[in-house]
Order: sequence, then structure tokens, then C-alpha cells
Amino acid sequence: MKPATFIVWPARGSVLPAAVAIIIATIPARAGETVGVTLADQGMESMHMDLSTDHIKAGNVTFNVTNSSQNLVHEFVVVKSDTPIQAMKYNQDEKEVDESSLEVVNEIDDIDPGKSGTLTVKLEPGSYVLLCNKAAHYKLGMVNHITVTK
Ligand SMILES: [Cu+2]
Repeated sequence: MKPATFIVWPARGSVLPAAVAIIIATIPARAGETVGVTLADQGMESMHMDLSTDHIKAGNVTFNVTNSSQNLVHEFVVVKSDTPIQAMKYNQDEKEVDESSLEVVNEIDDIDPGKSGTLTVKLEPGSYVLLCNKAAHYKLGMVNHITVTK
């Protein structure tokens, strides 16, 4: 059986605004890309950052970041960079990537073990490095790359 269609005829002159209102209501506000991020470690032995995708479209991008660690605090930094992820400028004394040399878009500081954080940024097309810059975490592998296309 065909589903019934109900048409409530509005007062004259209000057809278009009503239709527009319905269309607007069905489009999520400021729709953009969403990327799932998991920060994982086996203590200070090894670390990695998993992404739900390695490429997204430009515009508003929301990173839903989960720290799956048992006991380590992590962070999530978005950097615009063409540098390969293993070749970032590194400060050996601080055991971290030299952020002063980077174009940092934004970041989430200190995500506690088992907790999550959300970061929405507007990204233009290009190459981005995502990393945790807690001491030694970059070298241990908590870094990844994402491409933003038009
Ligand atoms: Cu970390």
C-alpha cells in the first residue's frame, strides 16, 4: 500500500516560505566533514594515531578524538604542513616537534585517559599533519596525515 501523502494547503502567499523552512530544517546546520581519531598507546613502548579517513573535503571539519590509553594523557594538534610525518622539525632536548616552526591550526590540550574531545576547524585544501606533541609521543608514533581536497 502506498503511503498516504498529506498536503495541507497553506494560506495564499505562504507556500514558498513553508517549503523553504522544511528544506532548511532537514539540512544539518553547518554540515561538514567528521573525522574519528583514536589516540592509542602501549604505555611508553609504542603509540599510534588512527583516523577514520585519510582525506576529507575542505570546509568545517570536526575531529572527534578519543584517548584510548590506560594511563597516559594525550593531546591533538592540527598542523598545516607538506612535510612527511616522520620528518617534522624535532627538538631533541624537549623531545617534541618544534611547534614554533609550524602552522598550527588549532589543538585540544590534555585529553585524559579514556576521555574524548571535539575540535571543529575550518580547513582549506592542503596537506595536514595531526600529532600529539607530549614529550616523546611524536617519536613513538602518535602522528598521522590527512589530505584536504576542494
Ligand atoms: Cu600523546
